[in-house]
Amino acid sequence: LYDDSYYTAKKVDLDKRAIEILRENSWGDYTLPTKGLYPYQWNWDSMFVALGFSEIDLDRAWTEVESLFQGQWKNGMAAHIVFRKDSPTYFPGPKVWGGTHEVPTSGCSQPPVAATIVRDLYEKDPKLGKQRLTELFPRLMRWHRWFHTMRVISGGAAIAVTHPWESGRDNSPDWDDALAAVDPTGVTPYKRKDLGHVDAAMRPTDAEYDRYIKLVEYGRDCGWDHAHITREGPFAVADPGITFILMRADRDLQALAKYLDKESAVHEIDTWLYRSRIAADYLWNDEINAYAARNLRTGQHADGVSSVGFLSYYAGITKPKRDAKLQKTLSRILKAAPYSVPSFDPEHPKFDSRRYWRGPTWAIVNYLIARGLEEYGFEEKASRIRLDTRKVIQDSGFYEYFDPITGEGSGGNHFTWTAAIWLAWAS
Ligand code: 2M8
Repeated sequence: LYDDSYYTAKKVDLDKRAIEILRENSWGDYTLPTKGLYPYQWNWDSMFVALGFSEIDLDRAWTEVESLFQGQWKNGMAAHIVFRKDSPTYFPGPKVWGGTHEVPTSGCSQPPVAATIVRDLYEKDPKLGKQRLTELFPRLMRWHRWFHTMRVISGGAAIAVTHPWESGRDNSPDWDDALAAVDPTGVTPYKRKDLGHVDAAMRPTDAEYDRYIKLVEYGRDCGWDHAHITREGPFAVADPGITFILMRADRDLQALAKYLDKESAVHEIDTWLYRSRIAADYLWNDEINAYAARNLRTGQHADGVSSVGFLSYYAGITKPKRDAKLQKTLSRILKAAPYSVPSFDPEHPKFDSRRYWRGPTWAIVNYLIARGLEEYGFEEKASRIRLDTRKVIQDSGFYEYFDPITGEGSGGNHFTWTAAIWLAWAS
């Protein structure tokens, strides 16, 4: 299946091209996901980019992380987009979000991979990283605390997203029910810019966009009161993606706290980890044998399997009986998709192999899933996922995402996080 000589010849070229993509999309201290389509700094993109840079320039990798935290709010939130200046090629820009932070940002957050990546950077060269870690550590603590206080509803433990954009998986079927309940009436007329860059069949629909913008207007109109938005806003869904990524990041932050002898932080993180284990129970859906999103307003579970549900290993959660079922689900899905891991179950009626987070394969998610699987001894599956990622990039190039059935590249091209994952893992 994997032709070694072809691979060796191509690897040199692909390594070179991946480095070029990182450098071309790098704007001084921060990096764009790709020019045109995404002309700002995005939160989790930037952290994967830091991982990519750590292969060739560790100092630049730290700078990427530091620049993201210029967009951290007083209440601790590290914003999902840092705008710095207005660009005509993206909508919605800083004015629509109406944030109040001194560096213009969006008003929600994104999956917190930062602490995990910071630990990776630090462990590569503790001497180089010590001072930088010391400065970043309190910022990471404040951001994680923000999630554990502002994004849980009372009595609950799973982390809520209050906008599909916060999850990073914008149009996933996980949000369909909750999003349908958002009334888009009265949304300020606007013009989408994404469709000027990418085929509409690969992007969210207009009906979804109306609701995305309506949710931004809701947040802006209540002065981005995050606790209120989570408690009472029009959209709050418990997200297995953020819950598991945060739990992993908490574990890594705790390791960093130990390096720095921050005893009280170690204890505070223990309470977060305890709650995340409760959250995992809440997210488990016995009907589909997977962890799945759950609408916090109705308690209803998503009825399809999203790839982020396999991040329980990455988080550090194992339960033998449940895992046996989860592994069966994963085996079924790997069998159904030659270029794994599809973001949504290929055997579910809502699967769409080209439409963004409703089916396509994403290199960054593959990396996280495989990292967790490998740590728990599922080496065969971890290696299958890695080789699929390698092959799809070799065959199609550095696309934003890929059709899991044909391997065709989709969305934006010359994409930074795909190049970064190539350098750090897939190659
Ligand atoms: C996508 O999201 C943005 C909104 O945040 C968009 O479509 O306009 C998502 O894939 C998200 O996960 C990613 O961080 C962002 C930039 O690559 O694009």
